[in-house]
Amino acid sequence: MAQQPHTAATPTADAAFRSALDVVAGVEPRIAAAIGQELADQRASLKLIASENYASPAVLLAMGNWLSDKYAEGTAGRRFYAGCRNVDTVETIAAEHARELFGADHAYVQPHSGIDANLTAFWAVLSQRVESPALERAEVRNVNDLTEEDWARLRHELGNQRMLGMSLDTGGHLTHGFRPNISGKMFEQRSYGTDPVTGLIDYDALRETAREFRPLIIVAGYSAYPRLVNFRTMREIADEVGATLMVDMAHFAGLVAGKVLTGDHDPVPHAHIVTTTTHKSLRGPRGGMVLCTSELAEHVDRGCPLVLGGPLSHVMAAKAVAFAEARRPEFRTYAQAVVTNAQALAEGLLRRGGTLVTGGTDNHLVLADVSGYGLTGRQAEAALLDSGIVTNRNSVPQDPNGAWYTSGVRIGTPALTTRGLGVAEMDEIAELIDTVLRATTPTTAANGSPSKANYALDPALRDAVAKRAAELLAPYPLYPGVALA
Ligand code: DSN
Repeated sequence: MAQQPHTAATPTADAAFRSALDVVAGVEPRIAAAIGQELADQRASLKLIASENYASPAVLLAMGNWLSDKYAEGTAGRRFYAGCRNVDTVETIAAEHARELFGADHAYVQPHSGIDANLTAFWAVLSQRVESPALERAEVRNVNDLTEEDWARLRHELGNQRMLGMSLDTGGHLTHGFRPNISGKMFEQRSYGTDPVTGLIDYDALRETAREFRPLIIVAGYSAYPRLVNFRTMREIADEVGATLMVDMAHFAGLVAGKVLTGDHDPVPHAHIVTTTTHKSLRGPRGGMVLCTSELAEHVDRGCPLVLGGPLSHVMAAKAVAFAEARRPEFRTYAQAVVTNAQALAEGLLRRGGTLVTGGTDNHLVLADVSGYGLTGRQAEAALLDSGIVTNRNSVPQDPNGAWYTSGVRIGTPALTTRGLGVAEMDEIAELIDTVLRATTPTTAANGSPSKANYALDPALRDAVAKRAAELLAPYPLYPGVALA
């Protein structure tokens, strides 16, 4: 496969990064060294974390400038600070690109992260529903001081505050109503899951739960589900029970932008409100965004200062650059290659006897159940990392090892596809993963049972795999002109 130009970079981009590191080193050399070390680490390992990518030099450089020095609460043309004309330009262009890219009525590009985007969306749905500011009536100063009774009172004052989201162990996200996140405090949550045999979302069960639970919001979207979601069906269910359909497309926004997910699998025409991060498959800067129908626009635009700090103008500039890149025809080629690579990786693992949740993938990620190798996800993740292969452990449905040790590893292709690797390399990566996992054994804990965390791996095999991983990456350099001290 041809190299993607933005990871091979250009002499101009390399010079810009070199200069930036020199300037930083002049003030705090340890920070310049850490930034350089991060490049060295990313150059040297197979980055298969499904939520990571490599942004282009244009995206990265758009963030490193004086736009960072400006306060700009409010929205374009309606700011609480003077002197925002350039930020207005940046935010307007970013929103225009986003609307065009996704075919949305409205785009709000200020959220700093996916969690911020989701909070903005939750409050938009609530504030559209509720006239009076219930949080003020509850005299909230610090949410940490709220008791369970306070939360119950808030829920009561705000009306129907029930959320139906995908369960964590079948691939949902913490922000979809789970206790460790504020969404689990704001909402009474009920989960939908997947069919225990096929591993696919069980829409009939979802519909039954929605009819009985009558949620205010149905959240679709995932961080570890390897298949397509039918958003038309989700919307039909939401309409039937009077719920708002919110889709968190953080993981697969790049596949939507790249027109791999279309029709029933494109959330934007079907959802009332869509949230995303901008740095995963979408390949932009670290940040978030909300897309919505025009009815919700004014509520979404209150994100800052309601739940967000001042907008990061430099990051909005980088979002605009990334969206412009994603509107180019080559981004469609990239998005398709992400899926083709994930399928090649899945086939490679299956051919070698691996077990995959749902038996394969339709998107950018593969969820491997490593219990067949006699390992926990934690052991598999660590042994692979030692061998130059970066994945992350993840629960599988009904995981007996819980969310800390887990029984799975999540493996994603957006980053390596950006770097230029293709299906032949994916098959070889499957071989490396299988080799490491077969060679890894749990050590015995003090009580005589197999440890869930510790493991043994032959150092010679580990080093041979790491060497081969580096060889696979060698034709696809990351900023080759940036020499590190
Ligand atoms: N941290 C992201 C992921 O890895 O999927 C989701 O928040």
